[in-house]
Amino acid sequence: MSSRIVVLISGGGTNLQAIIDACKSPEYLGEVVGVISNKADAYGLTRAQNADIPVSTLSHKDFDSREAYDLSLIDTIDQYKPDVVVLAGFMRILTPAFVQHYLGRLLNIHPSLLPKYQGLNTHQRAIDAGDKEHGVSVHFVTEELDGGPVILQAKVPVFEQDTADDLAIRVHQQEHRIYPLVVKWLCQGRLSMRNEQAILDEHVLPQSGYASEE
Ligand code: NHR
Ligand code: GAR
Repeated sequence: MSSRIVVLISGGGTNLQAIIDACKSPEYLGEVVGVISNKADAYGLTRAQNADIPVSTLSHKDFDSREAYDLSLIDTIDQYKPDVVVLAGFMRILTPAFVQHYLGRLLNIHPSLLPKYQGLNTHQRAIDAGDKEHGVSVHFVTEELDGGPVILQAKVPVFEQDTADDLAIRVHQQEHRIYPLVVKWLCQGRLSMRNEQAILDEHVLPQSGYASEE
């Protein structure tokens, strides 16, 4: 049985594209059935339409509170009857009620080697700290922002002259490799969350997830 995937975006949607492309392979066992953006001009919406995937836009600006926005977001998402919900550059912090509703089937990709650099501006912060390596983490979403169990990380080098944009490009290339892989594991039923730990093929994953793929 193929898993139904809903992807939440706010921007360009290159991770969305990587997942759409990966789903074309039959062993993937997943299908993107809906894409939702909080921004009407997100280019990722065009990517979805080009792939004949239904889209919805739900602007947080039309709501008085985060709680009200998230309840409406749940309604919108659940119309697609998802098995898996994927945050792919979605830029709104989610309430505990939202997180509980999808617990164990809600993933995020965060552009740092968590637990380092939770929150925003991660590439500049890695440069400012003089880090020699940086990277990206895929994790289960819990109520703690960027604090859920890490499933997989990929590392990239930081070079002397790097700007935040240089680093973002290098990190993005790794994002497009690891996010489709982790979403596939969840679709295949190989991945779960128990007691705030990520479990792959019945093995509890280490604190920083797997360092590389396969
Ligand atoms: N929600 C919960 N409960 N837990 C997580 O781990 C979440 C989450 C919502 C989003 C993605 C996250 C990231 O990978 C994510 C993880 C947005 C912000 C933020 O400060 C922080 C972290 C993340 C996403 N957003 C501002 C806000 O007020 C708005 C910023 C903007 O619109 O540009 O929501 O980094
Ligand atoms: C990605 O780099 C992702 O890691 C980051 O936003 C970018 C989205 O790119 N996510 C966050 O910063 C979450 N706060 P995309 O729209 O091209 O997939």
